[in-house]
Amino acid sequence: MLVVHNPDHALHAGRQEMFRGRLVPCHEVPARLDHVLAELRRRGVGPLHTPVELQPGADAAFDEVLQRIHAPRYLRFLEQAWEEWVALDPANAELDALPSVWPVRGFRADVEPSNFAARMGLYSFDAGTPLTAGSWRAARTGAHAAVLAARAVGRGQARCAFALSRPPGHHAGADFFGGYCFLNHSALAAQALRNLGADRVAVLDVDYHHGNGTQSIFYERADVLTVSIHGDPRTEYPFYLGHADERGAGAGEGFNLNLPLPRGSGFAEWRAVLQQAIAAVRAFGAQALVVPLGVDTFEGDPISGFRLKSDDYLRIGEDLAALQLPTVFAFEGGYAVAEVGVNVANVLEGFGG
Ligand code: Q9C
Ligand code: ZN
Repeated sequence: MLVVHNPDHALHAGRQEMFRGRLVPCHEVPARLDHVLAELRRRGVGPLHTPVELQPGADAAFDEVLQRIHAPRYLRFLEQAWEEWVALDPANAELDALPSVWPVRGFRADVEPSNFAARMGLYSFDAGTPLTAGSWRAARTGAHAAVLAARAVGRGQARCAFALSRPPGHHAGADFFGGYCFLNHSALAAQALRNLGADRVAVLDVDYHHGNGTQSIFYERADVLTVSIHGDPRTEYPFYLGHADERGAGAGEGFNLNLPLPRGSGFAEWRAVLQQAIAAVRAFGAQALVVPLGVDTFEGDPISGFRLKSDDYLRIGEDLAALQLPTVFAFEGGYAVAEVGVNVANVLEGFGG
């Protein structure tokens, strides 16, 4: 199992997220990744690869994948956001940037305002995802790690790889951030695999939350199947997407599968649905697999509602390995910080290789 980790991840360290009228400490903290890395090292999972520092333009194929998945004006926004935020008021340098106004139904989303707060709302969907001085650099290196992991698998240098990045990715769409995510690692990995010749790529998202960003990016495409097992969006974040009747559109009709489960579900129910997801990946004839790997399905997770136990993650890895596909895992959620390393490592250990 090749592990590609994001050495810049700690440059993104949000202080607070908006929750029920209060700013509360961020759940998505650097220690999460440190715990996973420590546990992988302890078990000797590897080899461990660190992406070299990227000069802009140094990896043209990476920039090409980035621009295929994300809108150029969104990428420019992210790159310049911190500077603009501080330009509003030098005192802002001590604060996280959070959006507070959004273009909902009936507003114009095709006109890019020059006002920074308005642009921040245009490119986001919640107030739970602080943007900090190092967010762009962390997100960009993290995205590079995902593409490097996919490249190794796509070129046959590794049968499976784990992109150990944060901030996470699966809530980020072509032109929006949210859900602690800025750049969509799994979508970038899937596109990189496509570019290297895999005709059909499946994304099987096992994070507690619906992978709305990945779904929206591939919604009208038939070459990437998106499947997500998650808490029912009627009660669970991200609420406005992830329902079972969303099956894809246009050329992509039939190539999206949502498998929502009620809050409170345990591993027996979850695993039965995983078998459905795996059957769909098989029926699609996938040549490669991408797994957005969130372990916020854990019983001890502070913001989620499933009841998986640490040993269950070994079974998830085993079940996924039965697909016998070249596979890229990408680290997503999991906020029971002390247990996140064991749970992620269990999936990879169960998967083998
Ligand atoms: N106070 C991922 O797992 N906020 N994102 C929930 C908690 C958003 C989760 C409210 C959760 C986003 C990658
Ligand atoms: Zn999640």
